[in-house]
Amino acid sequence: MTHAEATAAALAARGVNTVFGLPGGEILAFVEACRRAGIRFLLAGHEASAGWIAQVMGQLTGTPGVCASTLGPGASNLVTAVSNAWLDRAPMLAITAQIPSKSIRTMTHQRLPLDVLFGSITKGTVSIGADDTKSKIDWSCDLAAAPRPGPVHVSLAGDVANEECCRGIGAEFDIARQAQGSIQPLVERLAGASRPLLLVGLGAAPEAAPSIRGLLDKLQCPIVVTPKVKGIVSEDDPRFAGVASGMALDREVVETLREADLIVAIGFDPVECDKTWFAELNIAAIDDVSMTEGDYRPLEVLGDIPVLVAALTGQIEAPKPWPADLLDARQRALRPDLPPPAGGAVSPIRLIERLRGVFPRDGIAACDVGSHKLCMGQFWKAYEPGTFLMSNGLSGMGFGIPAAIAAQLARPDKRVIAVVGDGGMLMMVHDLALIRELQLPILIVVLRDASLSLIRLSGNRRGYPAYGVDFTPPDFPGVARAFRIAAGQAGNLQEACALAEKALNSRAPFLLEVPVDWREYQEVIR
Ligand SMILES: Cc1ncc(C[n+]2csc(CCOP(=O)(O)OP(=O)(O)O)c2C)c(N)n1
Ligand SMILES: [Mg+2]
Repeated sequence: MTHAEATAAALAARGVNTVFGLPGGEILAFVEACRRAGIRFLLAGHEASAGWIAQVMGQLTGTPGVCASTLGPGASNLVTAVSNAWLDRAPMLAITAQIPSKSIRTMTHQRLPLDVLFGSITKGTVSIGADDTKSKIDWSCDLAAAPRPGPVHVSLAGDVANEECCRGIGAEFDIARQAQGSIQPLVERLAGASRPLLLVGLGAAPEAAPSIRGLLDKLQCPIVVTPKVKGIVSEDDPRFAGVASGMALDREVVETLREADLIVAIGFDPVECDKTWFAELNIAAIDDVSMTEGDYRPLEVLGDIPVLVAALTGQIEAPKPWPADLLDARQRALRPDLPPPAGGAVSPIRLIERLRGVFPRDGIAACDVGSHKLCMGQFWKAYEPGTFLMSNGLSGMGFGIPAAIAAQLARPDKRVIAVVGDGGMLMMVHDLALIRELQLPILIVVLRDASLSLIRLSGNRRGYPAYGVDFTPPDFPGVARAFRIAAGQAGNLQEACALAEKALNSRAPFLLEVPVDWREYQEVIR
């Protein structure tokens, strides 16, 4: 058995059934080994998409998602997606080829120090060859999935791939496990608080949802979530008080957080925040890894999150609800009065709300990065864990469409919607080929504002004229049709909902373009 075959066999044994990638000559032995091992190789239009799809698969299934590229430019094209998996905690393996080991000292063509390149944005980088390949792949998968989850880079040199692998010479790798901490210090801190608030962040996996609901029911205080964990509690819960970490109306949410005399943070990772309020507030945190860094010094209890949350719940003697008028005021602050949009364009916030109304409660929504993301994060209601996908640690444009592809592949029975900006759509147009090829019934909604509007706003605020931010988008429905994907444009909310409903009933891919008024973003994004 060659190293390429052993790598594929080890992945298959771990439950990996699909590898996403774009090959080059040096990775072909592995691609062929995948084919023979019964692993589907799905060709993406760009390695970035392969990386995004793989990590969202990993996030949704718990089995690390796998992407593969050739050496040099293929590997460097993976960097943004791997960086996102690193900051946004998605378990994935990024397998790249490398210059044949016999020539790597001499051959500089396409040679990049991939261990250095990936070393700083992964939990580990391994080279196949010296030790038993199966144990290396097993370790890579375990490391990727262990708290906090993230990417692992696997390098497979062109010649090593075809060499016989020395089976049985097992390498020993250790993965440090967090010891279970005592909840007692947090119980005491909470006993002294009169107005606590729960803040749940991306470290809380969907499996933690029942224990978090149990704590909420016992404590009866408000709950705030970060975007990456939207749906961990239903957003129509009467105690739900908004989405923290840089979304629309962020100032209002931070004001809510400041009203609390103690924030009980569960799996909260400051990586989602574009401000540093978390370092100023009284926070007691439950997590599986320490988040202490810089000025952020919470009281931390580390261990298995659901177990610790249940232990805390068991020790609460009395509920600690907030005064009803205060909670009501904080919730009302998140329902802005919007003037009608000018020039016949559609209100992006009303569009998000109306689309939510025609989309199934248990459907999965993905968004891209831009002004629309900040509105999706705050105004799109998520009702179930694992039903909302966003890049928020890295905040990398290009995430939305591949994330929707991954969601539809991982959950073929669910409806999937991708809400993206026109800039992000332009970046990932090639993904329409894969969507069409696999006939994935994703509803893509492109918010057309002819601008990188978030950057336009940002320039505005700094007193700069709009420069380098506006563009003429293509006719996106026409582009979709060129990929043989059905499409339409809506000029108002009614048309948008009617087309969305029709698309959702058709069980086929559909691209819906809606011209939106970017000026509305100024009202809610500060
Ligand atoms: C890969 C990458 N490049 C640049 C940025 C900076 N950036 C953040 S939002 C944004 C604008 C996105 O424009 P669009 O997709 O049209 O969304 P809109 O803001 O108009 O809703 C840009 C360029 C980024 N986050 N990621
Ligand atoms: Mg735009």
